[in-house]
Amino acid sequence: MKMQLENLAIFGGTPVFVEKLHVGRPNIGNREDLLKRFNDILDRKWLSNNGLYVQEFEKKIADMLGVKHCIAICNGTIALEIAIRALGLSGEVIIPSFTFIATAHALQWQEITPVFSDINSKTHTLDPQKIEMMITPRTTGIIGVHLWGRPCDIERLTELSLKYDLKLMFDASHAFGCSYQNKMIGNFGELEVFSFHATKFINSFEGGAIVTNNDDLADKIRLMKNFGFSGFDNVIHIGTNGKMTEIAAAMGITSIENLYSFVEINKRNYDKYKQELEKINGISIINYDEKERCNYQYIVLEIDEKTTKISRDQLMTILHIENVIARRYFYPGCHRMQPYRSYFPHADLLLPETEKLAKCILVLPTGTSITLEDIEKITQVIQFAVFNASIITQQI
Ligand code: T4K
Repeated sequence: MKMQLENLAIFGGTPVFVEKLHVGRPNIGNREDLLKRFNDILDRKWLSNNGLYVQEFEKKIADMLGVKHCIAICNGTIALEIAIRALGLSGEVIIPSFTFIATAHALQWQEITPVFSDINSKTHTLDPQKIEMMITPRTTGIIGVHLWGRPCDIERLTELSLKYDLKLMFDASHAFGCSYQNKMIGNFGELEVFSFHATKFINSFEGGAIVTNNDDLADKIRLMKNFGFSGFDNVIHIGTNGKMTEIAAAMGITSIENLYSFVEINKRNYDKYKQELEKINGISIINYDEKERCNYQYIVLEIDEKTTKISRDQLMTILHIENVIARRYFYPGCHRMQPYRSYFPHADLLLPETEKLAKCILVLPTGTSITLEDIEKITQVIQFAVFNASIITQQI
């Protein structure tokens, strides 16, 4: 417990945690079940290429989401690239800048221009009101990102896509197990893309999936992720290698089987963080809609520096030295990273909310590796730093 300034590790005190606490420590699930599946894979000697575990993983996802098709892919980024290509997107595509860089790269990699549109500062997702002014004759689509697992304004985005004849898809990397108007994410737009990276709510080491209710699109994606092969010696489409391995699918299945316990722990952690952080003026935790299904995978704080008198970056530094590796996702916004910064040097003028938010967000560790006691300690450091902000900021 930090009682005096010199107790803070930044001033030479002992860090609160001996080992680093990371945002994104993987949830493992039932280890015995996992190892049984690994052994089975080794015994059967079927390691990749649409094996039984990949098929089971896809079926489990499709059943759970109530969606017709699920195609497992080797990671979320390749899944985005395949999805974009399968939809025939070209020219310009509207996306938020406030997202992981993969959303933009998946377009640019295929020489499609990502056009960054501003977000709503409350929802952190694309602001439908700002989209119309970004549409040009070259625009072919919109990719909404369900950031932190909170769905975009799907209704308005759908209206806009119909009005301007644009393809609509979603980067649902954060939103596995979440719902919108009581329907599972995975059922919206032409298709949706999940990531099952190690740091995600459900993980398959590396992995991803494309889900859709469109039969033709699903057929095309299945070909594209396997070099365009239709049976032995017969290539009928351009393709790549987007296949998921059996070992990844085994992890994914085990992860899904433990989904309810993961949500329970994430919700417990979220409630505890909320309760503790409410005591601190100038710091708020984002809300999740209790009427919907949520995975509570991200503990996202907004730091109002005018009130706390200590900046987000100063707080982050203090936490890092205490071995709490808090992250400022998705700073500084894709528009400020290369190559986009060079392509659109003045993009910031059209992205005031993105700019503001990128400066005040801090993401804290949660998941199965974090205990309630850890949360008490983490929030106590934050509270202590904010209460002593004026002295601390003079000294660091
Ligand atoms: N769209 C969106 C909106 C996304 O957020 C992402 C990925 C994608 C698309 C692309 O999906 P993938 O192609 O990745 O499937 C991480 C993840 O690598 C990335 O998957 C994720 N978003 C992003 C939000 O976070 P980094 O660069 O912050 O850090 P990373 O991967 O080093 O992991 C963060 C921390 O987690 C580490 O410091 C330690 C801990 N960790 C990580 C791994 C991999 C572990 O404890 N164990 C591990 O095995 O990107």
